[in-house]
Amino acid sequence: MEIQWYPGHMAKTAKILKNNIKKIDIVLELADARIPESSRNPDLEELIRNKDRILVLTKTDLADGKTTQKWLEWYKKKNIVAIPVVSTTSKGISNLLETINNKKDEITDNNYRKIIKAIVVGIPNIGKSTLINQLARTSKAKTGSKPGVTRGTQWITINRFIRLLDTPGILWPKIEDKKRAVKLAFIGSIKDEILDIQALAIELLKYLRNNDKNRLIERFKLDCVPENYYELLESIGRTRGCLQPGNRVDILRTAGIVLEEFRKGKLGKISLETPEEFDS
Ligand SMILES: Nc1nc2c(ncn2[C@@H]2O[C@H](COP(=O)(O)OP(=O)(O)OP(=O)(O)O)[C@@H](O)[C@H]2O)c(=O)[nH]1
Ligand SMILES: [Mg+2]
Repeated sequence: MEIQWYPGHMAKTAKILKNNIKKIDIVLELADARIPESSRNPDLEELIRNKDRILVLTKTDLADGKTTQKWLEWYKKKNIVAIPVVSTTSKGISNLLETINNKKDEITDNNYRKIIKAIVVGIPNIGKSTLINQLARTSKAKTGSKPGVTRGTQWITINRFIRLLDTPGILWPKIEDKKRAVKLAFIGSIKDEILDIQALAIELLKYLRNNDKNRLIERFKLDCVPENYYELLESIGRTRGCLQPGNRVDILRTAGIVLEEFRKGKLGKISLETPEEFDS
């Protein structure tokens, strides 16, 4: 599966970032707790290299808790400040605010300024706008379950001392690493319209079958897990009543259900990568 996705508004964001980065005091870089390293954009590295940075692990409610703990230890060893949050609730939010505040004290010591400017960056659909709303206790930033919701930049006042810039998600022009592209598609950062949904659902089923077969059996009420993945998708379609005239399974709709249930956490708390895979 070759995935190439870089619409105009993403190129615009990269430019806005480049132009504004000098005015920014802190970068909040968001990474999805289920794929922390695969969801970090290597292109951002160049842009934000010399900035004070906080890595925010989003959607920890959807990730395996033990694996998230391992990631936090891994980042600590690398001297990267990483804060886990659930932006749809307030979990981790006060910890994040406190961390920003501590940075503020460091920054304002040398250069007295009352308001600290932070930018929120990360790939599409990772939860940037939701996090900003949670921090500001508003719903000023538009959010949505599909990638590409935020189209322009917007300053949002968090409190008397902090202002945050919301940005549209940026995905790098070409994701060469196939495994990585597939993980980004699993979590919904790439528009489904440009993906082969059936192939993607089969990739996800492969992962689940190899890592947590019982979860598959329980969730989809299967008698057995067929060897052939197309047949597996068909069995799931049958138990879910995804049928077309002639009693044939609607494979595309079934594939959509499998992906959606994973994205909503209905298949359980599943992390798709561990730090060990990134220690070379
Ligand atoms: N389960 C869960 N869902 C979350 C969390 N944070 C955000 N979401 C959901 O993820 C989806 C994307 O959130 P947004 O805040 O719009 O993401 P974004 O990064 O601003 O996306 P773009 O503007 O498209 O780049 C929404 O459906 C949110 O409700 C979280 O911590 N847990
Ligand atoms: Mg947004």
